[in-house]
Amino acid sequence: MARKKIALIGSGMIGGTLAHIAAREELGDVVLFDIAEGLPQGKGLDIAESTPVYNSSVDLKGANDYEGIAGADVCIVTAGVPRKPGMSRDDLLGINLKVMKAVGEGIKTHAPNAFVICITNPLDAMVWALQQFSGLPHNKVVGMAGVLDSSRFAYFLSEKTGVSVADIHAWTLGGHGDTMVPMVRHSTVGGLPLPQLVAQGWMTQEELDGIVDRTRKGGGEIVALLKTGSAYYAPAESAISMAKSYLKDQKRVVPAAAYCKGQFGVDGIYVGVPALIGADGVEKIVEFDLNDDEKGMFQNSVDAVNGLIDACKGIDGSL
Ligand code: TXD
Repeated sequence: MARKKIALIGSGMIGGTLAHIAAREELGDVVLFDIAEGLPQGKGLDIAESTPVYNSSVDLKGANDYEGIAGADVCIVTAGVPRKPGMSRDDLLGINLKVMKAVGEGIKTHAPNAFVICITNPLDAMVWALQQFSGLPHNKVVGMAGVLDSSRFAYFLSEKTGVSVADIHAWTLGGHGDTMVPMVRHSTVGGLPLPQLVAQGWMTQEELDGIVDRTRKGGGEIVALLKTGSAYYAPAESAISMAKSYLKDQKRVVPAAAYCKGQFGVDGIYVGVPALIGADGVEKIVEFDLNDDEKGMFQNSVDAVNGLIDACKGIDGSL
């Protein structure tokens, strides 16, 4: 069987990290694409020169031309600009929407059969726009945010309880922003739902509320520390787990910005929901039961995403 081809559109901090992980995990040949000349070629060559050290038989190439992504099985999109301190994700909308148009057209022409994972912010609106511009089927275009937000949630829970991250299952749904919805009742530590953890004295309600709040603001915490950009190690790992589920037909259920057709009462937009990812892309959306409180928070998040989509339509008349 021929090697898979993974196209990384955007070769900045996340793009470079994605290339490194894809090479180490021998997921397939990698093409790094960017508008910056030399950057994707340099990163590709540097990582290629590391493959003999860990015996990974994959090729890495850089490209400034969309022909380079031809026939890709997976495209992971990070092209655009990240946040600087003081900026919200939504401040990126105007610039990154134009980038999504160019990227969507490039994918449509050169990699129409790919599974596309969008990472560019503001995520839920950008993945929607990318699907529109590329015209690919909704099940083949998905956004990465929930895996990252849930991983942050799980890490903070592990830090607090001393339980291995391997035995923590944390979920955040909704949009990737301050309105995201950490699912307290559906998240478990050692099998125990979080409210029971509080009842058993593992942590106080206040401590749990603090963790939920820190999860919501997890991206901003990193931006404030780095000062020059946003998180990249955890976002890259998160997107790779989704790419692997597709390439290996693992059928994992992960929180992802998937196109909803009535699920959770949402129709016609992308928002973070539990998505089963296999060889057909997003094969199913798993519907959690939400109580009134959770429904309210989820709706709030959906309203915020709809607001961003309206802003996109205001900027680009073709949408
Ligand atoms: O959970 C999530 N979804 C996220 C999203 C978590 C962290 C960061 N998230 C967002 O990912 C962030 O707000 C940005 O919108 C993207 C990419 O973040 P990264 O940190 O990788 O940004 P860089 O290092 O600035 O890289 C962006 C690259 C850079 O090399 C540019 O030259 C390139 O994008 N770029 C383009 N490439 C191709 N085509 C076009 N038009 C283009 N414009 C810029």
